[in-house]
Amino acid sequence: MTRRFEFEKLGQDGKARLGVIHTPRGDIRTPAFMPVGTAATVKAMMPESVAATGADILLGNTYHLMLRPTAERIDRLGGLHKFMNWQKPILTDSGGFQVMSLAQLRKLTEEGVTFKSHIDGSRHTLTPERSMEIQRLLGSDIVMCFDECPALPADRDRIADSMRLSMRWAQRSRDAFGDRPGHALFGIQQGGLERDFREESAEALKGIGFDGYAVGGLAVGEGQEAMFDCLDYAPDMLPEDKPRYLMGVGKPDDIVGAVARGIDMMDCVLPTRSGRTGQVFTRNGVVNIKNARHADDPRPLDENCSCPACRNYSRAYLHHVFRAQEMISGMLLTWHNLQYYQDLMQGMRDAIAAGTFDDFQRDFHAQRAQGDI
Ligand code: PRF
Ligand code: ZN
Repeated sequence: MTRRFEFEKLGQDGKARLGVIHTPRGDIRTPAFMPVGTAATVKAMMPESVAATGADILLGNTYHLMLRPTAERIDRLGGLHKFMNWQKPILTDSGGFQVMSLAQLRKLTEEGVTFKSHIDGSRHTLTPERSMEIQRLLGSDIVMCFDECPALPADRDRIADSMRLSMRWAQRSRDAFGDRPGHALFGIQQGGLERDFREESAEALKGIGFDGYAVGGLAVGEGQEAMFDCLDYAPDMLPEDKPRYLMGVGKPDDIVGAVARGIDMMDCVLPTRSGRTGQVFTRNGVVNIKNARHADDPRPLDENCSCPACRNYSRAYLHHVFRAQEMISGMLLTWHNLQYYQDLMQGMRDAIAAGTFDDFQRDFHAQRAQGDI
């Protein structure tokens, strides 16, 4: 028997929720952070190392994989899990958002979007139906609806038209996805920073019915304060008994604030990308390892971190290999940043379970204000 996809809520503290998503490929502890594995790899990390940081699920991208190496090739080779040697759950984004940020010569119609590849200029089309097919060929465990998301600020008419198009695409995504036991389809709420449009979008999605619900269209230029204002009401519009996923967020303080407002899942390139540019997240704030003040520093990056970068190396070494552009620099700093993010999630899960999430938030902000790192 295929085990079903099921969200089990284990606790709540204020609006912050503790839970677990059961899937045939294993449990996802929530609040969950999903490392980004865009091109069938979490850059600079072996999959077993990603798992060692505590990640239960990865994010993959329809847009990148359809262009290279193609979904059909991944299918022929046994699916994305086998291809990239990651046996735990994978969530795939649907492609529309990446087309809008990466592709050239985009043309948006009711049917879908045509565009030119950012890799070789070749022409492609994505529709809700084709996105569902690609995500099926990849073997994705959590499939995202095909949607559209305007950059903010945008005027109300543009936001309304775009949201309603995304809701029609959500229905087409649902129809094309069909019934696939053990696999989940998530709807994506849009509506910018307009409360009435967020409500209209949530109602449309609930009417269609999904296994989980994403808050899309945030972290697209509006700033943290505006995003939090929206998150003060948007997650409450979504079903209480299904996972809520905030797409493409964010910095550590964004993540803590989102969980405080009822978000269960998040993804972001920040820990991995920053790892490759020398930006390091620590309990006391951001460290730039490039800075000359680390050149003679025998201390670890973060005394409270269990990752190999912190257990086995000094800041001086990490500074040296970054300056020398050695590959191990991206490997160690990425591992550390992912470990930091997963430790942050574990800290929040423990605090929600203990009913001490307010204290957790206070300590989190106080530690980061200390400076001198
Ligand atoms: N839609 C999809 N993917 C996304 C977003 C969205 O709105 C965002 C917005 N932060 C990131 N990734 N499909
Ligand atoms: Zn570390």
